[in-house]
Amino acid sequence: MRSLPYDWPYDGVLDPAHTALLCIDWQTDFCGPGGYVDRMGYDLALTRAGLAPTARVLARFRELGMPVIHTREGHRPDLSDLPANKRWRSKQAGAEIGSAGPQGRILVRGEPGWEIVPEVAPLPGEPVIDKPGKGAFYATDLDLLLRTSAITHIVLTGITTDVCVHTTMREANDRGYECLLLSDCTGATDPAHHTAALSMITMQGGVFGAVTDSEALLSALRTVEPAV
Ligand code: C5J
Repeated sequence: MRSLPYDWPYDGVLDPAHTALLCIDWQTDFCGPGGYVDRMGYDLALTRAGLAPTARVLARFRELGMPVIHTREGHRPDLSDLPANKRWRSKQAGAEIGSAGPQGRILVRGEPGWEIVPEVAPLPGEPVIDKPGKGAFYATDLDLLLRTSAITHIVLTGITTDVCVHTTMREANDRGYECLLLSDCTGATDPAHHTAALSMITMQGGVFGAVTDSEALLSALRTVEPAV
């Protein structure tokens, strides 16, 4: 499929049984009013921009019976899994993790702000990975889930491009997964960081995988037979 810096995937096989869609942190805290990103004063239009294209890709994966996995960043209500420096930094940024706000306690599991927004909400049966950090592999069973289901190829969407999406893509790449990031299905709190994060992927022949957009992927999926 058309992508940069090479036609993804490297092995030429877009196999619906072995390719999963990863939807990273589409939570109110990152793209909804009154959430973490909003409280820090960033423009929500930037983190919401990828929602509509992601919903289209998600619909197609579901139609084809292809695996879909969601992630949520968040902490236990007693904050016992929140590193002191992460908490301190969030306070400096004006949105202390664990403090109360219009969407409940910021980045705390079970609170309204921690929920995935309705546009791309998980369906019953779709795995949701709860992670305390930026990368979806750290302190989670994501790798186990993927390997048990024989997933070798991962298509990434979610927010933010330069933080949780990039960290997860790097983690996945190091574990040997063939990764593709959809440029219009992600977004950052600073457009320059979004652009830079996409560009970094294309260095060294695709140092973390490849980048394309939802249109290219949907077009490639038009001829794919449903996963068995
Ligand atoms: C951040 C994330 N930006 N989901 N988290 O703190 O990218």
